Amino acid sequence: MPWEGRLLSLSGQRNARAACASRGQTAADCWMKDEILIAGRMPPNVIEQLEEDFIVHDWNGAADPQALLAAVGPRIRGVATNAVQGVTPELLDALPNLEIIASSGIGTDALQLERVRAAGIKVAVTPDVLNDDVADMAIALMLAVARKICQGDRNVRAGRWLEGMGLGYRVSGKRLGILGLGRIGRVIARRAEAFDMEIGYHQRHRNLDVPYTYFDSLVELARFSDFLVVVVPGGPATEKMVNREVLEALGPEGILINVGRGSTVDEQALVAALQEGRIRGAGLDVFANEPHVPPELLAMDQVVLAPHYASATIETRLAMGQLVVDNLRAHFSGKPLLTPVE
Ligand code: NAP
Ligand code: 8YV
Repeated sequence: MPWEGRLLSLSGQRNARAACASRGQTAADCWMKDEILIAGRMPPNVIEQLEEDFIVHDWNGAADPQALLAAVGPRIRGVATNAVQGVTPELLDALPNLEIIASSGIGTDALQLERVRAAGIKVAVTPDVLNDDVADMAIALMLAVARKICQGDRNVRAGRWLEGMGLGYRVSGKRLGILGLGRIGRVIARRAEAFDMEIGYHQRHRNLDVPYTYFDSLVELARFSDFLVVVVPGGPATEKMVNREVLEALGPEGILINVGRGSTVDEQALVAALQEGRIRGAGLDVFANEPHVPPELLAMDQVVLAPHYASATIETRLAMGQLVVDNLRAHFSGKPLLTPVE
């Protein structure tokens, strides 16, 4: 590589020197910047921080991404991405010297984990900082579906007032089933307690430190639930776990909320259950093949749809981005990752 290729702009050099000095590094260290690739969208201030410490190549923003990879791929030692865009096998093929993937998000289903682990590439994600916002979104979807918030909004805007609205369905005091009482599931449960809800959950292991009812069968949890919230990881182990039988058990009064991954729900079975009134409604933040949404859902008033938006607040996206930056900094200063995927 011609060494000029590693030169920074003047302001970039000043920022880099200041960043090095603040960490007690010498000016010489500043010339040995590592090269990283941004493979998933990041907030601008996260990119600015990365540019202080690294030579940053933006794959998404490149006029010719393939040419960029051909030119810099072998020099890339770190990737910053997010849980939705992740990394593709083709991208990994082009990065033979990759050491770390820092992903903004908690899901690892788009990170080619098996291959990445086998190659000894470290992976960092952003646990906990998004719990509150994802839990808020689960509760918001529950309320929006049950209390017909979006349908009412459409009606008022169109001058239709109460036309076709019927009555809503109470949330307070109802039974909430949580599929996946992990970091986010527990926060959803705490919020639901404030609505006087009776809480049950299903996952592979019983949590001994919670007062909620454990169901070792998802079908039984669905039978118990008025609202069933899905917040398990995606991937083969949970693929289409919420199937026709589970929806049947949820029953005609039941409402399904999904803030986990679209792959966990059998979308065809869900569409059929909604069309035939075998469940009351659904609130969906995630879909099996994003951004594609089954067209049947678009026409349904009993369904509330969101564009994978649960962690998308300014505060949370900045906190997630900061963890991406801090994990990359830790790795390239020889320190342990802050939030590794074990
Ligand atoms: P977490 O702390 O790892 O919790 C996941 C829970 O799911 C665990 O309690 C686990 O319990 C359970 N689980 C895992 N595999 C299971 C299986 N095969 N069957 C039944 N239960 C299973 O993860 P988290 O931080 O709460 O995040 C959960 C998921 O939410 C993420 O993986 C991500 O896909 C999704 N998410 C979505 C958004 C969004 O924007 N919509 C944002 C953040 C996260 P056991 O091990 O006992 O089974
Ligand atoms: C984000 C997510 O929407 O954390 C996850 O697993 O799906 C979400 O937080 C995603 O990372 C996009 O940036």
